[in-house]
Amino acid sequence: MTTSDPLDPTAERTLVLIKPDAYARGLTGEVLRRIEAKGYRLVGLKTVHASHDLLAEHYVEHQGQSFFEPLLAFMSSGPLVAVVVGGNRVIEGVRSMMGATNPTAAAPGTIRGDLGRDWGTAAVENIVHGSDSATSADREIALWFPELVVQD
Ligand code: IDP
Ligand code: MG
Repeated sequence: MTTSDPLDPTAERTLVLIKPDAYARGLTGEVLRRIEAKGYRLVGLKTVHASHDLLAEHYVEHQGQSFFEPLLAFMSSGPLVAVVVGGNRVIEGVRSMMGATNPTAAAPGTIRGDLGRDWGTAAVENIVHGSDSATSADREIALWFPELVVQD
């Protein structure tokens, strides 16, 4: 098996969350389409109505920020689609495809720039999450997809 096999556990992987705003607006397919059209592969995928506890762990780096509880309320407001995406340099590639955190500022052509806008909410609703580093990706994949983690 080589690393060109997307199911090879040694291939680079990232965690993508298609957030509840995108799910509710019927944009899940459009986000997945862009990721696949770019050439990355879908390694694992599930629809989840995430708990407060799971989200608090996922966003632990933001604990103490004023938007922390609104963010958890937004992210648990409805189903989201969690995806493990694989491919060489996929962590950096997905971050680039996502665009800036603020969807008003996100460049046209990016997922957030094309599909997101400011709705005036306490938590920024911006369509998609992607892991920001290899360390984050490993931690987040273990949290959302423990079944995909290979023990060594
Ligand atoms: P990222 O998703 O682009 O990596 P982070 O700074 O890690 O951005 O923030 C996590 C999420 O928290 C964002 O995607 C957004 O939904 C929300 N968020 C970030 N900053 C703010 C803010 O200043 N006010 C409200 N919500 C925010
Ligand atoms: Mg982040």
